[in-house]
Amino acid sequence: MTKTPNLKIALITGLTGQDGSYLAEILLKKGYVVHGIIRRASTFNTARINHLYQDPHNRNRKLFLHYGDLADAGTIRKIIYKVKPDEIYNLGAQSHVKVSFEIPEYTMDITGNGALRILEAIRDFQNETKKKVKFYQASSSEMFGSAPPPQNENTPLVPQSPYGAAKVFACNMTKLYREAYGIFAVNGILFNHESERRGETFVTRKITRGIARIKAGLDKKLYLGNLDAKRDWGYAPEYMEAAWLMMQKPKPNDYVIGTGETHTVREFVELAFKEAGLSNWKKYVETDPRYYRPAEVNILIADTRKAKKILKWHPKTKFKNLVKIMVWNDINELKK
Ligand code: NAP
Ligand code: F7E
Repeated sequence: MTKTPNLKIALITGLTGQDGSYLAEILLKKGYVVHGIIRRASTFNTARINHLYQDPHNRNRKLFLHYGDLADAGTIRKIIYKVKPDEIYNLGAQSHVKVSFEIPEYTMDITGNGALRILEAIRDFQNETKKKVKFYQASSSEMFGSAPPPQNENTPLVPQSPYGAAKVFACNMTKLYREAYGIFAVNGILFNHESERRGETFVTRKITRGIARIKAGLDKKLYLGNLDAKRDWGYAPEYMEAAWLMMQKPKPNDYVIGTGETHTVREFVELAFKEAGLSNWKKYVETDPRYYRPAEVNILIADTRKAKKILKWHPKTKFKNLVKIMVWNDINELKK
């Protein structure tokens, strides 16, 4: 593949996900050439990036898609050697915590070993070509598990799910490859971040979609699990800007990204129903034990002093506004 002079090249795994789509937008705006790894599926899985799609016949296009899978080391290696990226963002994962209890081995293979496969390919690529490649690992607040809040870069990691444990493995490998081989490898330890593009089975989007359906008369009830869990919820596009900032620092490091505020799932529900003009949420919401997890992360609150000081990154969207954005997006989507 020929390199366009002076343009930075990024490779993103998980391009079709919530974060991948926002990161691609940000990098394209900054003038990058963006390559993304997507999975072959029997149905279209590119809804979040359709607006970024560029015709393969366009000679000036800046977005390139490659079929691949984090389980497939050979293809990942081949793509890295072909694309010769300056920066790799590993956002691909089996990212659902509840599902990880049902498919723990697969979760470990993709969410954990997937990162290691990329790091090994980078190690060989750098040795052979002498070209430096920076690596971003999408680490998660889920790694803190039962460690008491507020959580920062020095908080012990006590994961409470196969997903959390797989992310701890990937996080540790990222640190190890930084220390042992001098690779520019960073962990962005991101707390929950949501948006209009959030997957439909994560609790915030499930609530806002459920409300839209109830308001439209399509559903009567919304079934949820543990309403007492507390999360530090922020707005996804802002978190991807933080990921990019981490990669621009002279030295690689790990950073916690969040809002520093926590709210229960119940508070999200109450505020979201109110926003939609449905005052008595208890009339519509029922708890169903099928959504409980074998082990739960009870409370997360980010201590983001390091990111504020070094990255000069500050969250902008407040909880109330996040709820509003998501509720009205789903109401309007359904009308369409
Ligand atoms: P998401 O919407 O679930 O997206 C996950 C992406 O990974 C999708 O593009 C998915 O492809 C891809 N993927 C899944 N399995 C794969 C495989 N075997 N090979 C290659 N790609 C695969 O997740 P997100 O919310 O954007 O999160 C992005 C990353 O940040 C994930 O690693 C997640 O674990 C982590 N994270 C998220 C949060 C959060 O609150 N959102 C917080 C901390 C960390 P398909 O579209 O084909 O399914
Ligand atoms: O659950 C409770 C549930 O699935 C949040 C992923 O992006 O953030 C996400 O993981 C809370 C939990 O997100 C339902 O028990 C109640 O306490 O939206 P969630 P998560 O598990 O925090 C982290 C940082 C990641 O890294 C992950 O990739 O909400 N809850 N009732 C429910 N959760 C779901 N999904 N569905 C319910 O019906």
